[in-house]
Amino acid sequence: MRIALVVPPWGPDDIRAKDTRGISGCWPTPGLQYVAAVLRDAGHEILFLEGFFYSNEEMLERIREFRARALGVYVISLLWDKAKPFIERAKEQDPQLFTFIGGHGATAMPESLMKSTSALDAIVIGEGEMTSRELVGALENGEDLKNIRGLLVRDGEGLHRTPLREMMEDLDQLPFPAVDLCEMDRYYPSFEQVSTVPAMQMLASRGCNGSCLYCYKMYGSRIRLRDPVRVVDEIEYYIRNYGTREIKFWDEHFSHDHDHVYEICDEIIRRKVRVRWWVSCRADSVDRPLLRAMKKAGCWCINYGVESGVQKHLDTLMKHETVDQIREAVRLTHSVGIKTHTTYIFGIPGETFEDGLETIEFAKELNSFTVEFFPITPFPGTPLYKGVHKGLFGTMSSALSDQGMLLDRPCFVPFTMTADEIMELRRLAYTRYFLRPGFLLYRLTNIMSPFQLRAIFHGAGSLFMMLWEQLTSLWKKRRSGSRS
Ligand code: B12
Ligand code: SF4
Repeated sequence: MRIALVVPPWGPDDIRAKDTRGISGCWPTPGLQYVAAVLRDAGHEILFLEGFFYSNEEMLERIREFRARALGVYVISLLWDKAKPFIERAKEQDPQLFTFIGGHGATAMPESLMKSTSALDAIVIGEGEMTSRELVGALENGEDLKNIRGLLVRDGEGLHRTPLREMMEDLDQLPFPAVDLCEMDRYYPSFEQVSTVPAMQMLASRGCNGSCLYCYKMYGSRIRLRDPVRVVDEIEYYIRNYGTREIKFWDEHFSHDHDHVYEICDEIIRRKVRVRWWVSCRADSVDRPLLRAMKKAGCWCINYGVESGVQKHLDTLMKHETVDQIREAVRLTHSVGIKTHTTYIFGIPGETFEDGLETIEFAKELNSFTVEFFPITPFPGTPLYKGVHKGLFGTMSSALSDQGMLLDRPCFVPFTMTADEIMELRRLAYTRYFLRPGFLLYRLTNIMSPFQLRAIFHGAGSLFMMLWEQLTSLWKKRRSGSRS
């Protein structure tokens, strides 16, 4: 069967970029690439479309020319406002087209999405590979979709949810993600997120045993690991076919199983694979021998989700980590020669402006190579989202499209802060963090590639914009003060 798979654009409407240069954080979508690979292995023809590169009109035209029989769309919650009209247009164009969606947003709120448009035929709930394969197989053979686990389908006037599908026991039975179906040469990773290009993304595991208040854990608490040999096979495949020089691991908790990490490192070293890599680890799960092995195998940067420098807020977020553990993990990481990327959030329930300032000081103390400061966002399916809807924690915008974390206003405001204070903290954080002579010297003496040099210019531009906004906001405050 001919199937079109689409990633809606998550930036401003119809950017239609030649490539993703300058669009912060735009990567290909591994989940949909996995689905594509499995469907292709089952004998189906796939058309993969990235919404960043095409207008909706162009994508509809491509789908028409391809004579697609089914359309699958990737939906995290904030993408629904883009995905829905697109699906409706596609259905209008071809009423016989079978439409389905999957992804975190689709899984977190299937009934409400399905009820919001009659143009959508089915939702794949949870892990998508096996369910999509059975779904498309059943469509081809005219079988009843209600016999397939992990689906929400229409049943007369109503909806029918089939029993949940167990997650795959063995991730090694999956093919590599179908990156060859994507226009890989048009993706440029965010300047701050890699040290060089070409860079590829990968997963060595699925799942996390943490329980953070703001995190949507579609894969549950059990961590499933891929065979280290196959992980390194995939790295070598990218190096051979795409000239890859850096790998970004999107695992939620890469360092959970130390033996697994050691085996990956040993395999990289044994095969003399020359590649830099970047991972996310929890601060309570690293030690010096592990970090040394990672450094030896090419790891250049570890991302720690720090979130706050105030212990009571780490407790509110249910991080199950202490400020001292974070301090020690970052110190150890730097001591073995691995850089750190740390991320922070403002607007935690119960947080005050002064607490936010303390977090900024903590970030400066940790002195990571790169940092990101976000307003906290309650995503559907998270305990934070459920709490807010019960009247706890604070108030939030009901528009799904407000859930992008890089917007100029926070989606959520706790009872203890204002929206302006959150945005001011974000601006202050970047300017106070970057405008330190010692830090600037650290960055300038650690340029790892021409790509990173460009990153510095790009970062300087953004910083200038923030300084300007900060000055304007101070000026406005002073003016309104002098009037009253
Ligand atoms: C890697 C990642 C990114 C990367 C790449 C994103 C991308 N395009 O894939 C970057 C850094 C760019 C990113 C950006 C953002 N991300 Co992100 N990201 C992740 C992360 C860490 C891993 C995703 C992943 O690849 N998982 C592995 C693959 C195999 O799993 P999967 O994506 O779930 O796909 C499976 C199923 O969902 C399903 N499936 C997926 N798509 C489809 C489509 C169809 C048709 C079907 C049938 C099935 C199906 O099958 C797949 C295979 O089993 C997740 C956290 C997590 N726990 O997964 C957050 C996560 C997906 N991101 C999230 C968010 C909010 C964002 C941003 C909005 C943040 C921002 N900057 O404002 C942007 C939006 C960009 C975008 N369009 O995706 C949220 C989504 C929450 C929600 N309820 O919707 C998550 C869950 C994190 C969280 N806080 O809880 N992200
Ligand atoms: S440690 Fe990371 S992936 Fe795990 S629950 Fe917390 S935020 Fe989610």
